[in-house]
Amino acid sequence: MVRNFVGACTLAFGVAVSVLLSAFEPALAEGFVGAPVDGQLGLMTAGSPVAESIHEFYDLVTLIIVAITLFVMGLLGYVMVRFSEKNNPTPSKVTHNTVLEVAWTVIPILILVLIAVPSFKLLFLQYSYPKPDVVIKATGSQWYWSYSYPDNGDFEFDSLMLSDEERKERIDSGIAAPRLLATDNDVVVPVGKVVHVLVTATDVIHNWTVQSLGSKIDAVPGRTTSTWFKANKEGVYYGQCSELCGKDHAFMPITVRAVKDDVFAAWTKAMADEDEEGAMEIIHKATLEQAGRSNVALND
Ligand SMILES: [Cu+2]
Repeated sequence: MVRNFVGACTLAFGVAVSVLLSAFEPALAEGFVGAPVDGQLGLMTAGSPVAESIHEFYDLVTLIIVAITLFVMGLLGYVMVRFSEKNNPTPSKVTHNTVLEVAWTVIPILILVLIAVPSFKLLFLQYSYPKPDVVIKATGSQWYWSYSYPDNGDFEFDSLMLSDEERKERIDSGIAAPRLLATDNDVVVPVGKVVHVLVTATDVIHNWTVQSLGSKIDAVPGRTTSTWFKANKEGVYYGQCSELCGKDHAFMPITVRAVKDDVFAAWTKAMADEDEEGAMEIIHKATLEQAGRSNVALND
């Protein structure tokens, strides 16, 4: 009877959580894969295998935390009633209970092992570095990012946050440009391909973070660190510098745009030929294709 009741409660709780989570599933405008949404709960949409694993791990740990919290609260409530002065006027003198002491040592260890196993798996995945299809170098400076593509024509460009006027221009041409996130030049990558990002900095420590790609790595002057991702879907993945790096720390966003192979090839060729206008045109066309004009909703 009691077991049935506990089973039913667990099931009801599980259903309630999944209904709640699906209700808050961010409704992204077309063309955006990794972008914040007003009123969003939970993590930004997962757009790469590593980000998906991070989400799974986060869900597991959250469930464990909720279960422990409910259990401890229940115990406290029980103790307050059962052992109050009124209900238990003559306290017992018991000081040891071997079974209980072994249990409250062993069970937490088992819970930690339950967390450690998927945690190590995730760590191994993050540092597995499958063979790259594209290598990009990202350099953090106060307060913008520069990128180079050493194996695709060895060109370089800076990526700066758009001002409100520049955003307006973009929006007028039909391309979404969310405030504090849109940049003048996107990091263009082929969709579904393994991209290695070599990260460094010129002045102070920055951090190259794109949440929905599961990438977050310090950019340290004089050192090269690295991260990798494989974008699941075509579209834009926004990120930000995630190391306090000075007064404009909040204004050096990262825009990764995943495009089809042929668009990537055309774009790298135009960039290598220093045809920046042509490259912009290619991305502009791909963007409109990916997003349609419905994405203007996210421009505010
Ligand atoms: Cu920074």
